[in-house]
Amino acid sequence: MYAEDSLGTVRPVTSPLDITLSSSVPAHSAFDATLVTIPTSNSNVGDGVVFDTAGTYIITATAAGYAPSTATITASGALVIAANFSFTPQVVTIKQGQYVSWKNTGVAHTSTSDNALWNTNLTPGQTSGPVYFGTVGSFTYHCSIHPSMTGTVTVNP
Ligand SMILES: [Cu+2]
Repeated sequence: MYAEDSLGTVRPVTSPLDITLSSSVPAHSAFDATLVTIPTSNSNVGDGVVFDTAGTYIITATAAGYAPSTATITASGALVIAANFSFTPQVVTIKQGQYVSWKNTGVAHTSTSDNALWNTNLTPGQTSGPVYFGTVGSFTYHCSIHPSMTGTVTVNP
């Protein structure tokens, strides 16, 4: 997010600027934080949001003294987080022809199809290459190192 003046010019803030973030589909949006702060003398702050279902989302940023700002984001796939010995979200929904990637924030894991359709090593601290889903259906997977870790990719037409 950037702080802009009324002419749209990026300006460093003179005191910490609190920004509240919201999504048009909150049930399928996970922010790093919904309240972020641009520090004094800075003009921007980085922040992340993960969507568990492919689709178009409107993110709204509001801050006291500023006009609300929106960004329209189209998620053309899904990102799954592997951490704490589970996949989050456990079920992701995408459309046929889209991709799923796995971001591993924990120890070594794998994303292994129960039906031998894919088998991807998930390196700690990294995001896997995307796995393509060209067929409609429900695809279950697990971690080959920790079999209690399971997940499902639902692919709609
Ligand atoms: Cu694992």
